[in-house]
Amino acid sequence: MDGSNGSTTQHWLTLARHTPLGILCDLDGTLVPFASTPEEARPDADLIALVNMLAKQPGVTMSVVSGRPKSWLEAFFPSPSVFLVAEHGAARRGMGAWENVGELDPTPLDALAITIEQLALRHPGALLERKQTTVALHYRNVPRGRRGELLIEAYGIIDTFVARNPSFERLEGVLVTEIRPASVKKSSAVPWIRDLAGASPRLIAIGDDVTDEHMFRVASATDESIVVRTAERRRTAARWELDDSNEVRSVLRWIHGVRAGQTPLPVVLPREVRQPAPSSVAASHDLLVVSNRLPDLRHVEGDDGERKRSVGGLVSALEPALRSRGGMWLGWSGKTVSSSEPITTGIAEQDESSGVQLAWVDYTESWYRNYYAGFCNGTLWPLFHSFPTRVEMSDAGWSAYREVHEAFADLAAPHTSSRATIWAHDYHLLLFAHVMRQRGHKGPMGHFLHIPFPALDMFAMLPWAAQLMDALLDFDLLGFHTPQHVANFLSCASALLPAKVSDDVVKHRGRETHVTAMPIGIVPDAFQESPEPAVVEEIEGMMRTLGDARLVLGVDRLDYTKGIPERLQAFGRMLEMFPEWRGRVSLVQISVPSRADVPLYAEQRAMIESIVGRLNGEFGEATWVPVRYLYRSYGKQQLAQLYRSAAVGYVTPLRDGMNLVAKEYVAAQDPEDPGVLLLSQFAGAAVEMQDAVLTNPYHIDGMARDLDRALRMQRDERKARHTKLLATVQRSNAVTWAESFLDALAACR
Ligand code: GDG
Repeated sequence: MDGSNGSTTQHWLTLARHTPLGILCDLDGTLVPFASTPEEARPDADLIALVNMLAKQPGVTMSVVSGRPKSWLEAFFPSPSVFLVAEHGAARRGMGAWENVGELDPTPLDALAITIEQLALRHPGALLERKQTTVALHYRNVPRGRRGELLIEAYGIIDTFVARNPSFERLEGVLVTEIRPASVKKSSAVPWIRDLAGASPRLIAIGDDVTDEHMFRVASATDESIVVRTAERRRTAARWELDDSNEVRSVLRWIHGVRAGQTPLPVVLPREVRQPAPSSVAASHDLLVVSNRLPDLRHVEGDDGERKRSVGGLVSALEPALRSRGGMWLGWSGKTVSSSEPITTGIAEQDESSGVQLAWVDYTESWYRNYYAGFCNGTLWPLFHSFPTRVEMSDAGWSAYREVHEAFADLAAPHTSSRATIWAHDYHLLLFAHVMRQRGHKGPMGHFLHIPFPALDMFAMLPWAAQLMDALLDFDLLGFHTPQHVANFLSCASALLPAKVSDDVVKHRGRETHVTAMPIGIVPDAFQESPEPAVVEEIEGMMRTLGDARLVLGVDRLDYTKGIPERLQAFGRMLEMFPEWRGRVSLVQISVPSRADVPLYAEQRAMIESIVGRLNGEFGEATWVPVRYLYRSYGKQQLAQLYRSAAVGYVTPLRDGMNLVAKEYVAAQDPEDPGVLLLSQFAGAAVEMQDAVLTNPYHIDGMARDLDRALRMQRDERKARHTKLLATVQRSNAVTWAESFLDALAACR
């Protein structure tokens, strides 16, 4: 015995003796242990004998319910007394004959299989498995550090396919991702076996992965379900659990013995499931990501109650790392509560498909005012972007900044093992390593700053500059977008602290902090896919309103750092200097609402609107509107289509940490006839994107001339520049960035 108590044994004895008894048992991971390739994982003679024995036992309906193809299952279980369910329920063999379940047209999978096969060829260890109604990509043999790149490419392809073919879905198994008909589920096997088994049957469903959960969910109160915990612990609909395929075989052998009248002592019996409580799951996580805003895991309940999702920017970059390491993401919920209420925090269940678990803090109104709008966006944001006259400072801001860090750490510490890797993001969380070290955190901690790090004369304006610098050195790794930001940081450290500073390490208080430039990338595929017809129609409609005019496009959050007024003025200046462009070019400026309740941002908006009005009044004609200003946001696909339609990507921030719009514009171009990127020399992106037309946004006349040059550029030069820019954008993408950061952080210790 393994310590199962008497009532459990009695419970299972009663069940084992029940007639009729139906058994639905998954194969891979349940009866057969995982192997490196699907071919190597095959039922052995012992298992086949066990299944056949049960199938022949009076009163037992024995079925193998698998994701494998029909022919494969049949090769191992030829005996018609074993009932087979293939490809997750798409086909089944009862009484010796196969039948298809539901009307399925697998033709769309043909093209997908070819694309995924090509993808797999480029990623050593990846393997495509083509079945009649599904396509599976196995990545067990892809080295851990390379899985991220593969997955992000694969998800790009698969999610586009699924968006176009909604009768299919992507489903995550254990180190395999599978595209299969959404209507087909293993759950359909449960009523089928119930009918076949005879009057008042009891059923036992056994499986290990999420596809088996479909069976567990439809089991009735008199049935039993057993989850095999070979994969990561997740919440399960099963009532019982076992550790591995050896235990499953032991239980089945015992059931056979009991029914044969031998009443053998059980070697092992299923144990009642211990659901992972959110906190205990979090405690076992070995990666914690902290950022002000949480990723957008927008869950849409599907018809069958399953969760579908769509994700954006940073989460796409981090998802593979979070998935493979079992990660938690902590941030602000986006909610503000009255300052008199107690602080609310929360932890969500682990997201099944991304493997991410979210934890959040609500801000009090006073934190929102003094921390978020105050110290973060009123002090650090303008200061770090070198806009000293816009900086506001208050003691209340600094004290709220520290308080919010304490609140984040209070939530993080009990849910993170003291050796976990922690990755904090941006200017909102500069003190995070410090507050975590105070709580005894020993593991590696890194920080990435998404905005510039300013020169000493700016940074030293901060009354708390030395304290902030000292706290930053509790991190093991500090990442910045550009070598200039690194140099600024190092000169601040050496000026403000008695620290020993070298090219890439700061030694202080007996600790070492590594400092590195690691420019963030995008997910280029997301801007290269052909859009849905409705999107094409929408953007074509917009282009028609421009008539014959060529499109110059600006896309930004509405922020004074983005240089939108200067950009508009330079456009107007170009129309004065080169009147031949009048009627032949229009500027579309998309400004995404941002921090709209902060007065400076409202002022900026009013200023932009007045310049637009002036330009259109001065230059506009009945058939031509020089500037279209859109104060709204668009979907990713719309953006990609707009980028593609634009002759010039007009990206001219006065100062920017990186600027992703520049990279997205390049990714979206038609390589045969690309547009020109006109990029501010003060965007971090300019360091890597020297083949753009670089411009100085403070010099309106110069920017007007650069715009004219961009519009006149011949196709050969455009193509030559674009080829080099695209290579850069593709080489260091969002996923390689995240993996490189985590690798560098691990190497610090
Ligand atoms: C900070 C740093 C750094 C824009 N309009 C829409 C939309 N967007 C997306 C773009 C792009 C993102 O917003 C903007 O990213 P940026 O990099 O341009 O700027 P910040 O928001 O200021 O980001 C910056 C970045 O962090 C990363 O480290 O590059 O320097 O300031 O991805 O596509 N997205 C959608 N609809 C829109 O209308 N869906």
